[in-house]
This record gives sequence, structure tokens and C-alpha cells, in this order.
Amino acid sequence: MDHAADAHRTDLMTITRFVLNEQSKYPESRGDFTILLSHIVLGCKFVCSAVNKAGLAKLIGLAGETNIQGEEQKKLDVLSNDVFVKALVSSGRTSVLVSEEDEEATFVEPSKRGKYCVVFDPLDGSSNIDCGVSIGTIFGIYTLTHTDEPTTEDVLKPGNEMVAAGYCMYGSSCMLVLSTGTGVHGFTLDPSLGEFILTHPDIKIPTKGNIYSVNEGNAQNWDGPTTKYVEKCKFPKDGSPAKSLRYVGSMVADVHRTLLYGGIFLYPADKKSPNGKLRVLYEVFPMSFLMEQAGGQAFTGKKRALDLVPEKIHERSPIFLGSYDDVEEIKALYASEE
Ligand code: FDP
Repeated sequence: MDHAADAHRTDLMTITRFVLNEQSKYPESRGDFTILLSHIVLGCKFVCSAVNKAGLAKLIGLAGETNIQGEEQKKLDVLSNDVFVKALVSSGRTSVLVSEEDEEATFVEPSKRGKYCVVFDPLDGSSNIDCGVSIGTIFGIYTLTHTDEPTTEDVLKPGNEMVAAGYCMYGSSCMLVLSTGTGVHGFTLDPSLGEFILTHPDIKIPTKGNIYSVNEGNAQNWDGPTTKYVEKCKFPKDGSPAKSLRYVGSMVADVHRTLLYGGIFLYPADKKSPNGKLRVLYEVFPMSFLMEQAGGQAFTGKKRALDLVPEKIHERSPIFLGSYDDVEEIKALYASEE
């Protein structure tokens, strides 16, 4: 019997234990982050369960458009948003929330306020919900640096000021990928325990990959550097093999694959959308934070993505992120246009 392997299997590193271990390195820490994270984790577990039941709920829904209570069934993205907002407010550790689902920021009432601001997309990739393809939740966390009344200025800060970022992917398994600024760690939900267990410690993205990921249907509207880059992926002139194309159309799934296998994910600007499609605060920043922490890069076509300073909470930006060397190539193409 392999006792060492057995001991490993019985010594489960849950996400809470992991964050508490990290916290113990900072004697001044009072556990606020651990409490905040446990509320985010709760939201992720709820959405995971709702996503898993979505097909079934739809079947039941066919008998009538209402549920047992006689209420109209809430759309999954609206439901996910409600759950996250309530979980974050009730944590008592947040002051400002920005959600993809809400036009305005939410300011937490004074009695429930805490030192964190959370930006999030409760259910990203919503066009994939009805066909059962992987979707996810994305979040980024800032710290409030003053004791005055919170304002939107508290989240209109560059991504390099985030203290943590992560996503949860609702796919063939449910995975939460997190960085608190000391590397990237992946936790898989064990449904029988209801706990996220550390399964992917210290994720490092390969320096170069053989996959590119982009919506090529927009190619007729791309700018020069993006067009040249994708052409290079398909018809390399330096003798290297052509890259494979993989595009789910769900940012969490496409970025997750890029993080594990390497390569590049692009959502560039185009003639119709000069700022691209993806949102700075709760898509571009958290994913760029994770990429850099894993040894990759994230670039907007003009600068390092995490150095952007958003002026509006739902601002968009073009984004190129992934393996270090692959992003270097696109940076070189943009530099040669200047
Ligand atoms: P969706 O519209 O399905 O919600 O920003 C949302 C997003 O999905 C991302 O998850 C995804 O990467 C991107 O948009 C897909 O956009 P395209 O359909 O234009 O390719």
C-alpha cells in the first residue's frame, strides 16, 4: 500500500485552508479577505448548481413558464447576479460592487460596509448557456484606501492595483482559479464534499503555445497588426508549424484553456467596435492579472493591459493575452505600425 499517496489523498487542501495559510504570513491580517472569499465561493457553488440544473429546469419549465411558487423563472444570469450581490453585501467586507448586469455601481449601506470593492461578471459567456457549453464567473478585488464615503472612483483604478482576481468555470468540472498576487492556483469542486480542493497549484502558462483563439468572423474589420498576426498563425514563414484555432466564445473557457495549454486569446478592436468588446473592469483586468501571475502577458494593442485607467465602470478595451512569447509577437507588430 502506498501510504504517502494515501496521506496525500486524505490531507485535503480546501480553498479556505489555502487562503488561511496565506493569511498567516501576514500577522496584521484580521481574516477579512478569507471571509470575503468564502462569500464569493458560496456564490460560485450556487451558480454551479443552478447551471447544472438549467437543462432540467427548462424541461420542467415547458409544462408552464412558471415555477412551483407561481413566479416567472428568472434568467440564469439575472439569478446569478442576485446571488453574488447578496453574498457580497452580507459578507460585511465590501463597500462598492460593480457587476456586468447592473448599469450603476452598488454602494453598500454603512452598517454592512467593509474595506473591499469587488468588480464581477456573474455569468460570462451567456450566449452559451442554452447549449450547455462552459460558462463562468469572473471577479477582481480592490481595497478601499480611505475612510470617506465610497464612490465609483474607488473602482476606476488600474488593474495593477487589484489585490486579487479569479474566475470560476462551470464546465465538465467546476474549477475556481485564483490569484492573490502570489501565483495562480486552481481548485476543483468536489461535488460530494461541496468543497473546492487545490488540484492545480502554482499554474504557469507555457512560454509559447500552438493555439490561437479569436472570433475570425470579424476578420474583415480588423486592423493591420491583428490581421498580420493571425495570418502568421496560419501561414508561418519561419518554418514553425501553423497554430491550431480554438474558440469557444466564452471568455472563461477560452482563457482557461490558454492558461493551461499556452497560446494566445485575442479580442481585438475592429472597425465596428474601436474599443473591442470585452469590459475592462471585470473581464480584461482579472484575466490579465491571472495571466501575468502565471508568467504570461496581457496587452491592449497600445500598452500593458493592467496599466489602463478606466474612466467608466463598463468601459471596453481590445485585449491580447496569453503565453509570453506569443504576446511579444503581437506587441512587435503594433510597435512596427507606430
Ligand atoms: P457573451 O457575449 O456570450 O456573454 O463578453 C462576453 C462574451 O460572451 C465573452 O465571454 C466572450 O469571450 C465574447 O463575449 C464572445 O464574443 P463574440 O461572440 O463576439 O465572439
